[in-house]
Amino acid sequence: MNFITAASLGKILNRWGSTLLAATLVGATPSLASAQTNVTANLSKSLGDVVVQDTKGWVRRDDPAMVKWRDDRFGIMIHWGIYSVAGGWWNGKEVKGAAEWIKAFAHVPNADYDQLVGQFNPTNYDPVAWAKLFKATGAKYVVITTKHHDGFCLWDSKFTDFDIAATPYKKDLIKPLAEALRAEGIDVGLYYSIIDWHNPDYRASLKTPEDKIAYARYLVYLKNQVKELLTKFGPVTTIWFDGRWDSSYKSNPQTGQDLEAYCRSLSPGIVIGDRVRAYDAMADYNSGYERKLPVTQPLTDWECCMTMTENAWGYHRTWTGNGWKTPGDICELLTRCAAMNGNFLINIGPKPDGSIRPEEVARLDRVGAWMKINHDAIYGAEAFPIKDLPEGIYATRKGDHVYLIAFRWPDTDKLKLAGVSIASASLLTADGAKPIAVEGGNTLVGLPMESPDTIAAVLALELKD
Ligand code: JFZ
Repeated sequence: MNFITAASLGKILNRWGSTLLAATLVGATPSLASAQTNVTANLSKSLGDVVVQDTKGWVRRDDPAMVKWRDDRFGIMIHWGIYSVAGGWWNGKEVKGAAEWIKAFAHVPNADYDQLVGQFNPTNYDPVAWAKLFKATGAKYVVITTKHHDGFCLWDSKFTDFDIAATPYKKDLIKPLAEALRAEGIDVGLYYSIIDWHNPDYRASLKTPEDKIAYARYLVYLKNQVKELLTKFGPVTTIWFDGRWDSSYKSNPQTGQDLEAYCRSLSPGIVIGDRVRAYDAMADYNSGYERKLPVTQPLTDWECCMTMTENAWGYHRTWTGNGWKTPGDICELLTRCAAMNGNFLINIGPKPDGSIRPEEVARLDRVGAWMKINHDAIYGAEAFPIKDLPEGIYATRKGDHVYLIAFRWPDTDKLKLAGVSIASASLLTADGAKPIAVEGGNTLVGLPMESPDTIAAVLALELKD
């Protein structure tokens, strides 16, 4: 196994950054969508079987807010905005690549893109129903795009007219959702893009004195908006920054440091991912596991965000379905995250009318049914490495319990486990826990021939103290 140095990681990230920068600055070529995919592929290829050991000065937080976030393990990410109206199509043509990137990928001029504001009218938006759906899915927190790279704000911001108030719908989308989520006991996380393709003061790079003056104004705007987000919709438990790769942001790490401190001053206890920082520091956790999992257990807190299909986070009218994840795939990704001390966010891209596509609802429903029976193995659980576990079985631990989550049911009627001393064992089922006999303190015997769960069944082991 190789260990990657901070410098070489920096190079990899820079390469990734400059490609996106090129997209932002010179406009995307038709092949950019695939370029983006390739860059991601190359990134994981170059990382390969490598463990990123650079924790960038990370300090583990063990205060109640952070412990809560860590215990939550499972959340839902929502990409929603005026790009959802376009749904991956522009001028009658499908635009390949991430739907929320359509403005860049299809070279849409501001005046044309702004037309979407007049078409965004989510009359079927039902935040209470959303919150109930997410609750039934088993999600403990939600992260919604309050502003993506296009700069459109889903709340009525005092600092811009490029927001929900300018749409036929007019009403703020964020507060009703925040309230509905909290009513269901779900924590509220807000995504905010540092990159802004709409604000005329935004700069991707700072070449001239004028750029610097404009960008300084933009940073004031950004902070004003962050203040709105953290004071109007509170308590906000997570702020999820994104879009730190432009050189304007990267060239001055102080900007990210100040922003992080500003958020903490407004909302003590808030959990902030590392994308707030210009690649110089980790903040509270590593949010870089995007559409991929780490090879081995990271040393820091971390979170993986995942699409249900290809690389489109916002609603895409004609998804290819390439890489459609089944409910079982989603449960397995969640399990693998928990079994490596990480959190998992599954993304949805609601339709412009405010409804959630049936393919996504079906997946969330099935994941929820699985979580209803098996959640003990996930919430509050941490890694518990067991040597030579059969393939498709993952282990987590919570207190004196170890959970074996079997996506592949053992084809033997006994299962011998290394390094554990078991007091008692049971199988979690829809009809409650069923006892499983234990032989010699470490061997489960008389396992049923079939898994009781078509996704994965959980064996709960109580360890001897
Ligand atoms: C960003 C956005 O550009 C994208 O639209 C979406 O919101 C996603 C969640 O985040 O995309 C990224 C950001 C960082 C990496 C990859 C895609 N990365 O570090 O590999």
